[in-house]
Amino acid sequence: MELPKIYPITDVSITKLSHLEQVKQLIHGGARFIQLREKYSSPKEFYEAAKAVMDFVRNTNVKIIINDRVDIALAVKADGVHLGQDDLPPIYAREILGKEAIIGFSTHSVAQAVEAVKFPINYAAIGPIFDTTTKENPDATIGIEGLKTVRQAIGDFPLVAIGGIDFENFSSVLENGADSAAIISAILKPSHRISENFGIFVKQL
Ligand code: TZP
Ligand code: MG
Repeated sequence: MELPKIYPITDVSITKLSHLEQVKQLIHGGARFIQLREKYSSPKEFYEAAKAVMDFVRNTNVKIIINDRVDIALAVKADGVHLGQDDLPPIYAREILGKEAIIGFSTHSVAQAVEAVKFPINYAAIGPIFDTTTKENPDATIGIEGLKTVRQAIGDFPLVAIGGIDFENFSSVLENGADSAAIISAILKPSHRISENFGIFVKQL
């Protein structure tokens, strides 16, 4: 599995757009690896939104990762799941989804990152790197210094940085240990510029 340098994540509360509409705009801007993140809908609504996205990307090379919900990833045959510290442990997600599934796992400290790389996951995420208003009750920011420490601690394990990444700071994240920058608000705001915003990041790589 190859991580994209820019890893966009959908958010309905920020954009007031459906996951499908956000995915369409992201793909238009060039994205081929997208996470669907949904913190408010019922499981049934998230299932339906994710199914609509999967129907749209079927037979394309776009990969879709479902945040938090192994059951929904399985039901819609998504490409993978992104799990947090309090979600189903990765070992069981791997049993359920199989060896081909992409499994990502969020960490918020050096200790958690060192633990994470022992799990059957394809990438670890570390964050928040910078201040963010997107996540409710975020852990303490770890900054570029924290990111560098995590990189040193985990060797060459695939690492995604997240939290407060924008046009100004994304290069420093990619230069200081992250293989990929996961970005929500800086791509999704304003919501009529999603594809342009994604394109601006990629053009600067
Ligand atoms: N995990 C750590 S920070 C964060 C998540 C999901 C939110 C990132 O959003 P933004 O808008 O890119 O800061
Ligand atoms: Mg989660």
